[in-house]
Amino acid sequence: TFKRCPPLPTTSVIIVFHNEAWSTLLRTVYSVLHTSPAVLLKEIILVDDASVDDVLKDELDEYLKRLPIVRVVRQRERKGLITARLLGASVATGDTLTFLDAHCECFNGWLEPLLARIAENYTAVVSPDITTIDLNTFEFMKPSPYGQNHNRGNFDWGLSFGWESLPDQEKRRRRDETYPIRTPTFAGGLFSISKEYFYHIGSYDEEMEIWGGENIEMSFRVWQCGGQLEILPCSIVGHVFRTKSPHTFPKGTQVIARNQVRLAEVWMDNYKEIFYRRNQQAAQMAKDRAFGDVSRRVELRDRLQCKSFSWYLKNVYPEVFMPDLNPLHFGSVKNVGKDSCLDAGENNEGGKQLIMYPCHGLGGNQYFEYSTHHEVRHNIQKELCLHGTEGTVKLEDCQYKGKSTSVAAEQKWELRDKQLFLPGLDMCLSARHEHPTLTTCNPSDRYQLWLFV
Ligand code: LR7
Ligand code: MN
Repeated sequence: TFKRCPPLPTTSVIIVFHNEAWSTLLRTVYSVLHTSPAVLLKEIILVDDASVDDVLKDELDEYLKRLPIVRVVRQRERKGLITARLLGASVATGDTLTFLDAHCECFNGWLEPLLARIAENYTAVVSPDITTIDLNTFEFMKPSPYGQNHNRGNFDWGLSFGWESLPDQEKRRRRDETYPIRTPTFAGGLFSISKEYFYHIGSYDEEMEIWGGENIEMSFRVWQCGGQLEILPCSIVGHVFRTKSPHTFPKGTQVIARNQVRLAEVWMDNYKEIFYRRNQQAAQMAKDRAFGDVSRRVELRDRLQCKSFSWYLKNVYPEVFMPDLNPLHFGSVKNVGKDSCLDAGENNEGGKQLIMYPCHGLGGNQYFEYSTHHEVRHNIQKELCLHGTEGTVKLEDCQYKGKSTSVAAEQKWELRDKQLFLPGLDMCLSARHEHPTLTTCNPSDRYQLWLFV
């Protein structure tokens, strides 16, 4: 087939910010100006999400008089980045929309590949390959040479966004280094989309507030409704990754769970239960129907005749790890003697001992499942199993990974009269010490009694 050079569409760059540092915000703006061909850049729209920092008001307006291509629109009330982006989009005049966070630096030639891909495929929603701007020195980590290992976006069953390396199948599919990377989810802050397609596909859920969830929502929606989400390795933009959120949450951080419930209710069919088991706060909101009205989003899904979540998992993210849909028990594992709960501890990605911690009833680090194969699984980001040896009890990668593998003796627990008994070693789990350990079974020792609650 003969491929033509498509004329590139224009773009409006939309940058939302809340209390961003002046220098960082302007660095983002200038990097767009310095790297974008004037014929393609319709405008830069800064959307102020009710910043309280004074310099971001009159002083910013005054300063920007010298840059007529830049305009500022303001959201009076702090409503978050989702409605701020919608406000920016509503005044945009370009053929496409390009969203950036307010602490980015665009690298030479970042824009054209994004626009070329949209010209070629109107339903492509495309992100640059994101590189790091050092959090402390603000140094731009120049990606060199092109064509190292790329990452793509995924999600875990707590509905958090994450990165993973490309599976072999995706590596094989890409014929050369310029090839788009199909990605199950996107980080959500840096992307281009046809403006018409943005509205066709349902823009954003405008009832989502402040921060979080909208990127996963848009990822599921784009794929399920016939679009595609791609990372373009020829387009590079730097972003300052922060270690913790600098934002205040006027209505509390439960707005994140609320955003997630909204997306789970609309897009995830029965798979939403896997999420709810891992996030008790979300489960409660779902039960009380305390997440607002999603009927218009459900209507959108019907109108666009979007595919099911199981279609998405099978076709877009076949590598996803699928927890038991119906584990024998699940929830937190409370110790009778200690009146506290089994807890993975912070950042336990396997290889570390567990701790005992006051039961918080939120799921997360205290979420465990007693699987149909009699493992005690902690499986939010990874499939981790309670692994008992003579010396210590740790979380380790589960040995059982589906057919043609089997459960290791160290990971096979029997629940008998509230004891967690490891027949392989003939010992029981005890909470008598700081870390859970294995000890000789004694049914009258209350530190050996456990309840799934
Ligand atoms: O209440 C708010 N109002 C805002 O306007 C909170 C934030 N914001 C602005 C903020 O100033 C920033 O420009 O929104 C932007 C994103 O917020 P960040 O930078 O504090 O958060 P983040 O980088 O962790 O955000 C990632 O996840 C968010 C979930 O809602 C959004 O999808 C962000 O766009 C997303 N950022 C990226 O995708 C950048 C790539 C890195 C990653 C991962
Ligand atoms: Mn950011």
